[in-house]
Amino acid sequence: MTHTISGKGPRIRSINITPIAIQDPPLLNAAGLHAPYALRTILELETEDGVTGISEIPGNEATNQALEEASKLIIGKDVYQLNQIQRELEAYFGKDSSVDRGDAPWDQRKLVHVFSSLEVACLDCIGKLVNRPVVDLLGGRMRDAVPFAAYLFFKYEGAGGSWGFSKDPAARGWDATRQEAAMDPEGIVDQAIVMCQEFGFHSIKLKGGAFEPELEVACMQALYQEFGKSAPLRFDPNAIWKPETALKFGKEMEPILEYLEDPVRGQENMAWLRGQIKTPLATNMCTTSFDEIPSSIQMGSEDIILSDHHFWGGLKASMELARICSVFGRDLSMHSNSHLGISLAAMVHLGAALPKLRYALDTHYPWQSEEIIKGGRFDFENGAVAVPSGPGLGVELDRESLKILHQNYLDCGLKKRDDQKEMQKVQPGWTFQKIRW
Ligand code: GKR
Ligand code: MG
Repeated sequence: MTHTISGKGPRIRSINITPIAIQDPPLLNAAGLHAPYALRTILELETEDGVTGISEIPGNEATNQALEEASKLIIGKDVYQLNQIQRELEAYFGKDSSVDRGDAPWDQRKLVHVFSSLEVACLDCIGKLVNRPVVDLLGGRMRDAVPFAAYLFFKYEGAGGSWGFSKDPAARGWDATRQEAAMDPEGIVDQAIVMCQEFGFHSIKLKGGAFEPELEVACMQALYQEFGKSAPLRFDPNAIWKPETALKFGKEMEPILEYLEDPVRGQENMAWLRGQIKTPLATNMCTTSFDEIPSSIQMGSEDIILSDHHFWGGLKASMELARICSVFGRDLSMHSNSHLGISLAAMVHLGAALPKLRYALDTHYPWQSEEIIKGGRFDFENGAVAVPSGPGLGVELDRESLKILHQNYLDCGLKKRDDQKEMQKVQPGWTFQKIRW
């Protein structure tokens, strides 16, 4: 039997969905090359009494279309009734399946993105209504600032955006370094030194899967030479290695890694490898939804789930995931993709509420140069971001930037992320392979 529950809270009067494109440098990964612009979608929701909430999710034309349809369904709903909103969306769209996630390093499911964007915007509204930060709506803060890790990439020279593969000669410090090519151990170590200096990061992750394992592992060894035990190291080849490759290089990196992220594809391969090496295994590719938790626990496929509120259906779902992880002796940390400050604010509120946070979170934020919130870009102090102090997310949309970044979207012509297509512009004929080495 289905019941319709009519809440008495403020109703949602309008929802605005604005696709934007932000400059992104030519970063390499297992799926190819980042385009000069990364796509994001900004959602603004307003209640009938004029309170507004905002959110940011990865941009994709199909998701935006779904978001438009979802908006029509939830206009008029009580902003507090998130369970009911979720049920209606599931009934309308059907649940995402793990096949919908796709084989790329990032998640391509629709409903989780749609619900995440609506949930975060509603929580932003609710926070403003009750004059509390979002972290308090998630159960309250366990820390005042949330630690992040340096996220290194192999890359071609270039700043992205209208600079493409060329550099802005006026850039200094990290802003100049992030435009340099990094294709070998020396380039990667230089990138790490400047990024850590500028942001104060303590842990370091290298995105692999772009080159032969020998070269990428040599880069990890070079980072260890440079930083020693003072900087916990992670490596993520996005599941492009065969099990035997992962065993060989996993063993080689055992003495230097804090954790190894998605060395192989699928829960079974992860579980097999986990039985062979001492290094903890982390994932944002093999256990990516609640439906996959039972088999993950049964097989023992990872030690750490790298959650992402955009992919797990929001902030509250991520808190639920944290509880499940803790029950089964897993850790929870955070995955990221190219993003701006609204996503960062949501990640920080969630990171501050997590009861246990052993590992510094991922963020692509240093690779971006623009912002969409008033007051400009977030500061990192000693590698951490302080929880914004205002009600809700504690950040406000900068309408001028929204206009500019939306124009970027219209001008750049991109409709979804396709790293293979970008790579083919540099290496004609290049194709993505799920498992390459
Ligand atoms: O930005 O190229 C990238 C990454 O490969 C990203 O898309 C992944 O989703 O950062 C992610 C990861 O940890 O796998
Ligand atoms: Mg990953």
